[in-house]
Parts: sequence; structure tokens; C-alpha cells
Amino acid sequence: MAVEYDDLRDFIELVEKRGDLRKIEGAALEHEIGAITEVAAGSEHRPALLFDKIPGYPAGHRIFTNTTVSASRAALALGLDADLSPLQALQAWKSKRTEIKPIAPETVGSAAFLENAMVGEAVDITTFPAPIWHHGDGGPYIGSGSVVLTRDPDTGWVNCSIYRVQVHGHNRVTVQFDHNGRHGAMISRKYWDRGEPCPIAIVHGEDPSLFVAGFEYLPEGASELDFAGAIRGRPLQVHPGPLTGLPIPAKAEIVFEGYLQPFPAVSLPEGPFGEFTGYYAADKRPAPVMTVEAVHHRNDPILLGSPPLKPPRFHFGLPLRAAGIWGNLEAAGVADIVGAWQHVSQLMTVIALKQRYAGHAKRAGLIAAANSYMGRIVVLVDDDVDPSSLADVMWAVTTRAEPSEDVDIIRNAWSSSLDPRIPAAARDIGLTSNSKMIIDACIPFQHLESYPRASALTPGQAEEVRRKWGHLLGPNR
Ligand SMILES: Cc1cc2nc3c(=O)[nH]c(=O)nc-3n(C[C@H](O)[C@H](O)[C@H](O)COP(=O)(O)O)c2cc1C
Ligand SMILES: [Mn+2]
Repeated sequence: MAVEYDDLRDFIELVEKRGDLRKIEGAALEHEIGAITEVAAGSEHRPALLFDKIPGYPAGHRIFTNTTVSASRAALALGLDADLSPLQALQAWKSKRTEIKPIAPETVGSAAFLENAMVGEAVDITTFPAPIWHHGDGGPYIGSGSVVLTRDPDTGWVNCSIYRVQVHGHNRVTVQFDHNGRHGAMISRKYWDRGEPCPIAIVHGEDPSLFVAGFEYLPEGASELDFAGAIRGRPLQVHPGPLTGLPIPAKAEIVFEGYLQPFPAVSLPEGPFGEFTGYYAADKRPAPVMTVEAVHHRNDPILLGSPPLKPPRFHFGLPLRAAGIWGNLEAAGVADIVGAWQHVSQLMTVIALKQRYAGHAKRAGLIAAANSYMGRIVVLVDDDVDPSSLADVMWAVTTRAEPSEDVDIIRNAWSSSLDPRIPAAARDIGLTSNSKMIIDACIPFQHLESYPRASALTPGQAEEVRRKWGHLLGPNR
């Protein structure tokens, strides 16, 4: 299914029509916009927010947050039916993602982002509102959900992913790569090794298909622009940046063009910046510096802001990485997986399956544990448990898992330097692994026949009741 929007403005309009948008005037850049975003993202309905009339800035310079933090808006961004249940929507995305065929962008002759420009000496990026999102942040971040474009000098491959961008004065920003394997870091290193700065463009206020693509793990050489085209079901329209020639989404809101200077020869202290764990991961650290040499923007531009927030709040209301793990399980030939989900912002993974043989659940658990970035807990549940419902999952854990028999611990597994539980001394020398607990909360395979029968409705039966009687019972998600 193709998406129903072409740019961020269309998306905001769709969100407004669904009654999901709240317009907020007069909120301050320093802490207030971030705080309101955090409270709204943690509320039951998780509305999207459009901030306007930001004190100190012209009316019309807006910031849009909580873009896709609800399951229905994440579905809308992915071109799926926004009224599917969250688990059905994730399943639809898993299927779409498995079969996805890249669609290359289409170059067009004009671009909305060219409506206004500042070039050379005239560049002043402080004319755009950039929030201090969390109380302890080291400065204003204009890029929290913005995408960064670079081109491989050898192959021409254009990478376009999300890396955070801190403002340092009128024409300098830093771009933060979590590690050297980030494609933006690998590409810029190629220029730096030749003693050259790396041409770079930062796109703010991109459309949601590119926001999702910028988060997806794609292989080296694959372009997020093509992946966004595939999500959209039609090519993304791009126009060459006047300074760098990079293919810039024509309907982007704000574009910075310039050079990422050779690092570490040139650097600025970056951060700290609140992470998706709900903690700071490091103090100020040196980061590569972009000199901004040209700025383009639409009239009354809108920034897409997506600060990392304390769990369970997350950029995407559908756990996109869980769809990846679900696909991994299928690719490995593990049959009868009926659902996958992540809770606590990716930190806990749940797999639901119909057990067919002894060891089936553990087989799924080991694959899920291997592919759970940073998470410490993997739970396996039977097919009568909705993995997207934490309450259901804990019901299974407390009534089907015997800790002395059903818990396994895997040591030295995949985590990251963002993991708050890894001691600083270990992180400093690159020891960033953690352990994973696999909780088999399925009915023990040998007792499948004799286990006490569940008296509760199955998720399917409950859904039927909601369909027939739900109008009398009020909203349920
Ligand atoms: C809102 C948001 C902010 C992110 N910020 C960063 C960041 O500052 N640095 C980073 O290395 N990755 C960040 N990521 C994760 C990367 O975008 C993601 O892992 C992506 O797949 C990396 O792309 P690449 O493989 O092309 O390097 C962020 C993701 C999101 C959704
Ligand atoms: Mn990439």
C-alpha cells in the first residue's frame, strides 16, 4: 500500500484529520518543548505536537514532535492501515519489509526547499529554533530526528541516516556517530583519509518515510532514499543541493549544506544528550564538526524533532526492530511464530509461538536473544498470549515459567556504550557486552496436554467482543 502523504506537511494534515494533533503556542525552547513532548509521549493517547510562536522566533517557525510515537501514526507513516491492532500492523510491516524492493529517487527540476537561502557569510543557523530537549543537555540540538546525507566517493552510494546534530554558533554544528561502523562515519572517513573534508547535507523536516528509513539497519551500499521510496510505493523526489550536488528531498523543510571537517584534527565538545534509555551515556566528548556554508528552507519551516525519551516512550509506536527479529526467525526457518514485540523501548523482546516440538521455544529465544540490541530480557509465550500486551506477557511469566527451570542466561552478548548498567571503566575500553535472560513462559512442552486450561478469553475472542460491543465500552487503545 502506498503512503497517503508526500511530505511532512501532508502528514501533519492527516494527523490533524485523525484528531491526533495538538497545537501549542508560546512554549520555551529551553526545556519546555522537550518536557511537554515527554509528558505527551507518555500519556495514553500520545498526541503529536506542533509548536508555534516560540518565544524569540518569528511565528510560523514551527517544531513538530511525537511524529510516530503511537502505533496508529507509525502505521500511517509506513503506508499501512492505521486502524489495525498494533500487533497486526507490525505483522503487516514485517511482511512488507521482507518483500520490499528499493525504489530509486526521481530528480525533479524545482524544489520547495529552495524558497529561501542563506549562503556563505550570510549563513546564520541560529535563526531556526533549536530546543534544549532535556535538563542536562549540553546545548541546543537542531537535529534530533533529522537525516544526514553523504556520498561514498568511490561508489556514489548515498547514505541518509539519523545522527544527532548540536548547534555551535551561527555556522557550525557537530554530527554524532555512536560508533565507527555508522555508514556516515565510514563514508566521511574515506574523504578524511585523503585529507579532504566530506561534503554533507543535513535535512530537517523530512517526510516520515525517510524518518523511518533513516532508522532502519540497511546494508552497506544500500540507500535509505531508495528504502523510503519503497515505503512510499513511489519514488522520493529529490533535487541536487546547489553546493554539494547531494540528492535532497525536494519538499524538505530546512537543508544545511557544507563540509564535515577531518576528525579528530577538527572537533568540538559534543553533548551530553539524553538517550533512549532515559539516562546520559557520556559527558561531553569530541565530535566531528560541519561547517555550514549554505542553508535553504521553505517558508515557515517545520523542524521534525524526535528527542530520545525515558522508556516506554519511543520514536516509533510500532517496535520496528521486533519486526526485524520476526523476519530473522522466519529466515532461520523457525516455524509457527505468531508474533514478536518489544517493550521498554526495545529493551525487552517477546516472541509468541505455537509450540510444535521440544526445544522449539528455546530455538526462537536464542535467535531473538542474539539479535536483541542492548536488551537483557527475552520472553517466549504461547500463541494464546498477545506479545504486545505487557499485562498478558506478565500473566504468562507468572503462571507458566518456573524460575528454577525456565530461565537461561547468555553471557557476553550484544549491547552498546549507551547501556547504563555497564561500568564506565569497561565501556571506556570498549567492553560493551551484557547478558541476556531468556524466560521461557510457554507451557512446558511435555505438559501441553495436561496443563490447567486457561479460563481467560483468547486475544481473538476478546477482539470479537470488542468488535460487537466495543462501542459501548469506550476506546481500547
Ligand atoms: C531519532 C533517532 C536518533 C538517532 N540518533 C543517533 C545518533 O545521534 N548517532 C547514531 O550513531 N545513531 C543514531 N540513531 C540510530 C541510527 O540512525 C540508526 O542506527 C541507523 O540505522 C544508522 O544508519 P547507518 O547504518 O546508515 O549508519 C538515531 C536513531 C533515531 C531514530
Ligand atoms: Mn545506511
